[in-house]
Amino acid sequence: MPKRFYTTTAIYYVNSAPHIGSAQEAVIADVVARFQRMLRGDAYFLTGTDENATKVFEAAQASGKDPHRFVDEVAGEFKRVFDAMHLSYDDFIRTTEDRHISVVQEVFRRLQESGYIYKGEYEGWYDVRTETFYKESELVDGKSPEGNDVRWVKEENYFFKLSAFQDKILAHIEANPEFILPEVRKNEVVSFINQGLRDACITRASTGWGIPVPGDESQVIYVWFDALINYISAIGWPDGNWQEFWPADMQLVGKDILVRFHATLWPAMLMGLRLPLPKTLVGHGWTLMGQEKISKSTGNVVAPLDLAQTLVDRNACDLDLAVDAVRYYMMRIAPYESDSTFTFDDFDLKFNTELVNDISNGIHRVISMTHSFCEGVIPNGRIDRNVADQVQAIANGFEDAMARYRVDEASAKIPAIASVLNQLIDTEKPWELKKNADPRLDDVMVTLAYIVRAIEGLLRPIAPVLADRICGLLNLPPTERWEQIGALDALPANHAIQKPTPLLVRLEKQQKEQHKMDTKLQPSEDVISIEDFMKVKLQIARVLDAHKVEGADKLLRLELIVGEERRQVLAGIAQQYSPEDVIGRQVVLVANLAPRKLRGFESQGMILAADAEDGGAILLMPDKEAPEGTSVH
Ligand code: ME8
Repeated sequence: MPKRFYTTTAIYYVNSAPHIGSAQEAVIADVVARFQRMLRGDAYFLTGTDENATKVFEAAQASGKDPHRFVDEVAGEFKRVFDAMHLSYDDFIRTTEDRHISVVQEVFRRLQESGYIYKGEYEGWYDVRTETFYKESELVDGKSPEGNDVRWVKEENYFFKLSAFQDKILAHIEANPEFILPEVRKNEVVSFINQGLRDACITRASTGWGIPVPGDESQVIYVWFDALINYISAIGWPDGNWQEFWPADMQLVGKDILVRFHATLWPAMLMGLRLPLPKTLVGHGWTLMGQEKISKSTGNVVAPLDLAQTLVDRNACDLDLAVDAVRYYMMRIAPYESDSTFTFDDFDLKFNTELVNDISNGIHRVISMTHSFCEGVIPNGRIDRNVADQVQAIANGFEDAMARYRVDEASAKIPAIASVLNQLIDTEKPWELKKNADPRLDDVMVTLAYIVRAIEGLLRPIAPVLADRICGLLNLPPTERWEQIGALDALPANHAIQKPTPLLVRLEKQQKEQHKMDTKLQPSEDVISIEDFMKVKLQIARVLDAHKVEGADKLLRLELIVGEERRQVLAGIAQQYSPEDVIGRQVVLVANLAPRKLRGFESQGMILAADAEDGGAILLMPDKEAPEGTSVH
């Protein structure tokens, strides 16, 4: 069996439910796993919960619950949120499971037998919040370097000979430039190790919570020593088929837990067990809110599903798409070298500009025009080679970024490809090609559909449901293999697609701007109040299709799309405009006019036109494209 691509996240303390900072890490790993499955047909993704910590026990006590029940509930909540966030994990390990406990004890035994664990007396400070031991000299104003309160601990403990591995770890870092990414993190690790690694205290006096030291029930194993082992206990070390997975290809953790734990203690433990080290440790930055790290202890927590729900409440989309929008946003701001900042305004902005305007509206225009101009069938034209080169370069850039596990760079390729799509629409103006019966129309339309297909492929690791919905519109199965993205044969010839339905709807401003009234203006017969005017609902609509009405030489029957809705409107413009003149164009619709019947057709609104001198009509069209449904005032 060939070795599988194996990726992990940190395991999460179950002292409270996940927030957008911790969930962001799990989503990054999920994007990596989904991408690898497309690229090489396989990936194994492990996540889970860290349950034996003192702070977890204390959180259980504070909630007045039995600790076992408490960890079951919180771990269940993590799983529920992770499932709802479309995380495709293959295994979820909990450190209170027997399969983990027995392996931790086995690791302890083996390292003790080989002389790496010895008994001694520990005297020093302990920070419960980060579950870390500190020397007196490391304290800052009587607190831990993180600014937390510390407790004095004096205990008979077991120690792990971490100091014995200092040179070996440094040599490994030196010889393997991809061992710690990004580069800045490697430097942090090297300077920490260069200060000297001292042996690590790896047990605590038992308070009845934690994994007992084998052969010494008075002690429990230090939570970090226990937790790191999850990465091998979950894959069946030492008796199962762990060699199919180990060494892990990518272990993703925050910068807070890289230096002291994943890049020092963990490699030393593996070396002591004579196991290979993971290929790459990625130490990401933090997501902040204002100046502070989003964290349960600071209380500035936004739950990822609550954030998704706000999109549903604001009528932007359903919950599954909303979750994908949150995933997309998390990837766009994924922190690597530096920290990134979450704001609700930036979330709204990226949703409206990138996901709605660029992606959803761009795709909607292509699907609508395919129906208006090509009878709903992607024509058998020639894909523009120049455009194909651009699309393939974008897909290659995505792949390069993912080879370095940079989902931030990879996700920036989504607005890039959307801009190729929208620029092509704007420069080629398919509605004019149609109007002029230009034979290039088929080539342009197939090229547009080709870009939509590539967008679907690129979005798939990041926003799998959104990608599925695009497939639904294209009436095509999902892109499964990475190499299919941008392939010239990615679209079957003469392929019928589904009717246009917008994927996502723009978010309106949270608080409507106050419209100022000129108080001097007195109502008179000619004057209406702003409130009266505001009763008229004017919206941008696009003409999807237009037909002459038999027996009425002034009327055109227009099929419009406005927001998510389709409308039929009869307009007295047939003497000035032919159907080809208006198909694909945007107009202004009076959307809340009572419907009425004209020549046997229901007219569901009115489109605005100026009265020409000759009594004809001059259609009002927006100066530039705006998303369908945009309000007009
Ligand atoms: O440290 N931004 O668990 P944890 C980005 N149990 N990442 C964040 C974040 C934020 N605002 N807040 C948390 C632990 N994280 C241990 C790990 S592994 C053997 C044991 C990340 O629940 C954090 O950096 O405090 C870490 O990688 C992960 O969430 C779990 O944090």
